[in-house]
Amino acid sequence: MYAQMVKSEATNEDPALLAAFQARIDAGEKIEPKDWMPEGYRQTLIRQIGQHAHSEVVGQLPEGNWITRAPTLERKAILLAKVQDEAGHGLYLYCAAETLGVSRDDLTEALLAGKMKYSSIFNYPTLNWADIGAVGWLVDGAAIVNQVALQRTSFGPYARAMVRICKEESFHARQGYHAIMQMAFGTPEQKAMAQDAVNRLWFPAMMMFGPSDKDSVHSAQSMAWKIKINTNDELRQKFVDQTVPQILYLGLDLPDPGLVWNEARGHYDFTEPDWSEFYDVLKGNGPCNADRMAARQKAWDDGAWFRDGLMAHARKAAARKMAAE
Ligand code: BYC
Repeated sequence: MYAQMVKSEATNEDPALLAAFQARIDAGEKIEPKDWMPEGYRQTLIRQIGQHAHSEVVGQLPEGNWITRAPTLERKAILLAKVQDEAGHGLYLYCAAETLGVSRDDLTEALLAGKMKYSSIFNYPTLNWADIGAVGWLVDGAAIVNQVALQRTSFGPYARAMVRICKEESFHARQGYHAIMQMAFGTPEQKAMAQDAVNRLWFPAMMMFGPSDKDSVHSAQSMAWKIKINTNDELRQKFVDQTVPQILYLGLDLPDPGLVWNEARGHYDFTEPDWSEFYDVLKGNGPCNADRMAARQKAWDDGAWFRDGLMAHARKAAARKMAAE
């Protein structure tokens, strides 16, 4: 079904409609679900919003794994709230995708069939409590950089979902920074754990912004349609520039010797992530790909009785309503 939704390149679109659509985009208007839109625009949004939704849901797994092992009751409550927020983000995003004519079930089935992706970052493990702090700070921090820009995306339901998501992401990043700060300013062993987490998660977080601009398949068209507001490299640089001072404040070593302030550019230079590792993770060969997909498959299978129950209830309610009319 998802394949049907996204497969065909619509070739016979009226040039006048296309021009009027682009004029609306260029004027900064929001496109709403019932408005005419090019098929490619709709397909690109289904792909990006769907993958974003999957990322929110899969992203619960590495953190949910630590709820029972949080070091204090306060930390447990905070982590529970954060993981619950991620479920909500998935919900808003699946709803935004549904306005484009694809169902949540279609999207989930496409994910489970390996036809859709989720963010590469969630194929890395959270080995200890410091990783949970680093995920909140670096992973949610990277997500915010991307999502603040997406608040201005041209598709109304996606842009509006982003506004609320960004507010919640700010809490996520702050709680992560606070957790890692306590470790960085704690015992030497705690500081070493914080350093190790930053060292391991730095490059995977950098990969969240996607391949470098020269290798980005979709950026040019997505930016012309204002689905994307910035290129992958622009956002990655923004993340680097805002995060390096935070690392230095913590008294931690920079995770990349290439992180050097470049006066002429007015930005930090950095080492590019290992893109062969990135593509390998996308192919399913990251440390946790198999576990993540198995968990999603199990949740889908375990929920079948509940989905069936909901459908049976809806059918009965509809029949009752018809009989009463
Ligand atoms: N991981 O042409 P490109 C969170 C794929 S959740 C996997 O540049 P595009 C959180 C890309 O899909 C935050 N795949 O693509 C949740 C394409 O392949 P396909 C998640 C990636 O779309 C819970 C190919 O590479 N955020 O923070 O123009 C707990 C070529 O790339 C990745 C979003 O989803 C990747 N990192 O730009 C805690 C943001 N990067 O589809 C935290 C919304 C690229 O042709 N998405 N690919 O097979 C976007 O902004 C854009 O989709 C991207 C990529 C910037 C990610």
